[in-house]
Amino acid sequence: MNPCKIIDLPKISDVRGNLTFIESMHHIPFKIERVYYLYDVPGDEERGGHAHKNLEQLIIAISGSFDITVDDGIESNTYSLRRPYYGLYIPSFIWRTMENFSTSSAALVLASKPYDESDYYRNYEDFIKSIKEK
Ligand code: T46
Repeated sequence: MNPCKIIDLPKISDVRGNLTFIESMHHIPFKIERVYYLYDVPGDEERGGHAHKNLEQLIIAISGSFDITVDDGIESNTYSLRRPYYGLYIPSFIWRTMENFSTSSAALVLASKPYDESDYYRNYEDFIKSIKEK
């Protein structure tokens, strides 16, 4: 079963516009230890192309839209993120690729751990091998 899921976030609306907020362990199932964002991504470029050993993340299209394909080694699913009031939760051991970034789009990423290059699988065959060994 695909362990990734769309998480709907609170949206407070009034005549001044909208406000969305996210609290660790309340709206998302992890403590936020890092925030980063992807922006000015050319429409024909792809990001991601890796998996993590321990990291959990929530990815939000804070502006514009893009697609994320997630692959747990058995099945793959593609999500189109296009609004800032929901995000895609991605646990560890999921291969992800991001593409079709719209003009002026930005991806906000909330992560459960600081950056650690040793947490990455950047080779798909190594990722599949590790899944089989699990
Ligand atoms: C993910 C997708 C959605 C850092 O120094 N610190 C950081 O926190 C991050 C995320 C990256 N970097 C360095 C590592 C590379 O030298 O920035 C460079 C580009 O990173 P990368 O090629 O991994 O970027 P993306 O957009 O392909 O992937 C990133 C995250 O790495 C990844 O965890 O899920 O965004």
